[in-house]
Amino acid sequence: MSFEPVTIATWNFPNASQKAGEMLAAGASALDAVEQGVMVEEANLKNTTVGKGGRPDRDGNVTLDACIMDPGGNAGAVAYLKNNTHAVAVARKVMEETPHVMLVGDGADRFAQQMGFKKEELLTDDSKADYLKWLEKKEYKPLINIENHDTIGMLCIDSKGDISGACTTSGLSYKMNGRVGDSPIIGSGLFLDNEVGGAVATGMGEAIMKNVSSFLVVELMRQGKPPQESCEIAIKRIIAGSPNHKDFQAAVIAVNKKGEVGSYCIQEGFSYMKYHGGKNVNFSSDFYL
Ligand code: SD4
Repeated sequence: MSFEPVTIATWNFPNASQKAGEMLAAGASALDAVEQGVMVEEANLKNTTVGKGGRPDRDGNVTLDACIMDPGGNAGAVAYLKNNTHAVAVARKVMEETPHVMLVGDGADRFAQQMGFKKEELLTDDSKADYLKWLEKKEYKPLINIENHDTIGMLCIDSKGDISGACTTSGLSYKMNGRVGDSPIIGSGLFLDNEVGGAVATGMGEAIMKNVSSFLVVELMRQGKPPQESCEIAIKRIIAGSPNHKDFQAAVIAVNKKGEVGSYCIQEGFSYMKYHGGKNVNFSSDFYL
């Protein structure tokens, strides 16, 4: 039985969803499509929150977090990766070539080089100039929405109906050195079950991690709830536990096994891409506030 493939991705990254959608239409697996799709943004120097050109931590280091899951429930992740643009590809190697799920820091960088990834400098002239400007005041204020420039989380369903997902980021700009967010944490930034569906999250990683939001969305869909309602319950769970929820953004998007999609967030301004049947469309998400 052939399934009409679906790709969804956080924020307004049309080139990434187009890449994945076209690959799926040509018969690629969900795993290959999701990896190649998010790699488009990792390589995009204008995107200051993913891959090369991402904003550094407050000590000037660009550190990347990413994870990937395949339809078999296998998972790979890296955190605090400093010398490779394609964190998601390193995460896939962790999944496929090691007995582990997650590698961090120097070990992750060494592993990437052993796997043949070339060592790169991730701080670009532009992100360095922004950082030097930030140093003048050293104000740490995560921006609520940075439309078009944010973490990319993507879910793909291929023509066999199999689901894969990925999430990749440079994390919050000017975070503390060593800080890791939700994006590489299986269950927080990404979770999927090939029998049920998948979810990815973006926004304030600390809130998403404390609520294991992507796992929650998938478990709600497992209980039979539609993706939209599942996303709403998960975001309202974050809101209920966060008296300061007016000050940050958190968003989840989800797709179930039938290809139905949901999206919900705290603040207005979040959108997501959907590629389906040759159409690549950006949708505004429903929001709480
Ligand atoms: C993090 N969730 O590191 C990421 C950042 C993000 O929209 O998604 N920003 O907390």
